[in-house]
Amino acid sequence: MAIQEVLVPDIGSFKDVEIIEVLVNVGDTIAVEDSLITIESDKSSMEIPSPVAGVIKELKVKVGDRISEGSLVVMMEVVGETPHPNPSPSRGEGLEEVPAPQPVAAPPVAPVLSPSPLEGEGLGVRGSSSKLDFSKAYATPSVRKFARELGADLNKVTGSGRKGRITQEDVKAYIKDVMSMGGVPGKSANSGNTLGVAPMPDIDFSQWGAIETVPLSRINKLTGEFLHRNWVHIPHVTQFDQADITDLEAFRKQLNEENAKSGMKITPLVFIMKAVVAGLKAYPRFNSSLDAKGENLIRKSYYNVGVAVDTPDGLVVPVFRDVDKKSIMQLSEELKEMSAKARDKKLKPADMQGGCFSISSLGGIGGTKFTPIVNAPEVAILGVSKSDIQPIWNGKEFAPRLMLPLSLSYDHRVIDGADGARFTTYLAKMLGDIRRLLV
Ligand code: CAO
Repeated sequence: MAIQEVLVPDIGSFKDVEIIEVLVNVGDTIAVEDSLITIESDKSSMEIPSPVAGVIKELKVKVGDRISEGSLVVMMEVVGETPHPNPSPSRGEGLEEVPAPQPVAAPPVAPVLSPSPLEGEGLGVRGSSSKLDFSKAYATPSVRKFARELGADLNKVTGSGRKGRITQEDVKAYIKDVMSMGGVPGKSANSGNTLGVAPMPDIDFSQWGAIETVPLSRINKLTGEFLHRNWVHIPHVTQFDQADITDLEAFRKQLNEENAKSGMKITPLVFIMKAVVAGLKAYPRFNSSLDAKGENLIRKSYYNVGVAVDTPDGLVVPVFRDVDKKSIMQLSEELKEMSAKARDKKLKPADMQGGCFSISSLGGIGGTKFTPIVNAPEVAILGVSKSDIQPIWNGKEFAPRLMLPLSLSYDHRVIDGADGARFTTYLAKMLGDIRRLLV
């Protein structure tokens, strides 16, 4: 039996692309067309199949290496006939490609919608006679195959790979979760089986009058997935408070008058972003994330704040980086640019990643309070409602003060109720006298 080099075949426009997964180990017995590695460019990911059958003798690559056509992948002890180890398969003859993610609603963990070449192939699903539709899952063909073999619904699996790609480990973790909750992997979340609750009824509303069926936008669907996941996984508590922004508002109006010619408009939100960062510094647990196992807190020393933006297609959350280092004017400019980009669908995935804490401001619209859902892996989110004049007792009399309603939702696994109240009290103090932001 001969030992042969297995090289990267013709992979079209892919050049100097990164290996994101090594799918084989030394000693593995490989059949022709079994995938060896996964590579990923900006546009898509692709699995490189083995052109020969045999046993892997040596791995010549590792995750993170960059390869092109002709790069050496493995040394293989070939069994049976020994065809040329590196035929140049054209697209569709062995190379399986998955489009890379597009900008989506909830940034850090956004899964990706990509049609699967294996879609609808009718592989059996354990415990279910129906096919699983993976058309919305961002995963490589081998992971899709693995999920089908286990009967796992990839649509429900959160990807931890780059750009939210679902890895084999994610599928295993999902199966463990579902089994520990007494569920069945192949059943949809809507069926309620993973939570042990009754499924949602399928109702024909036309029996009561005229109806119209309007498909949800891609952003709506993705946001729905994330919100549902976060709502189910995170024990939420919402702390309400209010800040006296009478003086802040006077200062803001003055700034706007001074800058009227330049057209720059400053809204209360940028001051709130600054106050939030001061809060994150004073209470670092709010600037952390739980690791995937829920055993460690990852504390961050950077201060990136996500701001929910309402667009015609749904909610997106661009992230403003290093808010601690930016001035009110810079943040105002950036807020204007990012909101415009969001509404013009020009946000890139990177614009929505790396957030530490999110703000959802409905202040320009109305309402008194609401309970925002934590944008995992962050551990807290601040909801802001519309400020209004209220009679506030100043010790001697009721004085008219402009009060800003704050609704802080937090992950109770990470943050205690006392810290939740401390955080909003601190925010109210900062916003009540913004000179304190300088101290
Ligand atoms: N109280 C009173 N007025 C407020 C206010 C508040 N808390 N916040 C903003 N305003 C005022 C602004 O000063 C502005 O008034 P003028 O036009 O008179 O100056 C007006 O409301 C409109 O502000 P805005 O909404 O355009 O700007 P913003 O900086 O406050 O917010 C953005 C920007 C992008 C966050 C906002 O446009 C938006 O999309 N909000 C919706 C977010 C959302 O949907 N969250 C829900 C997520 S959960 O489903």
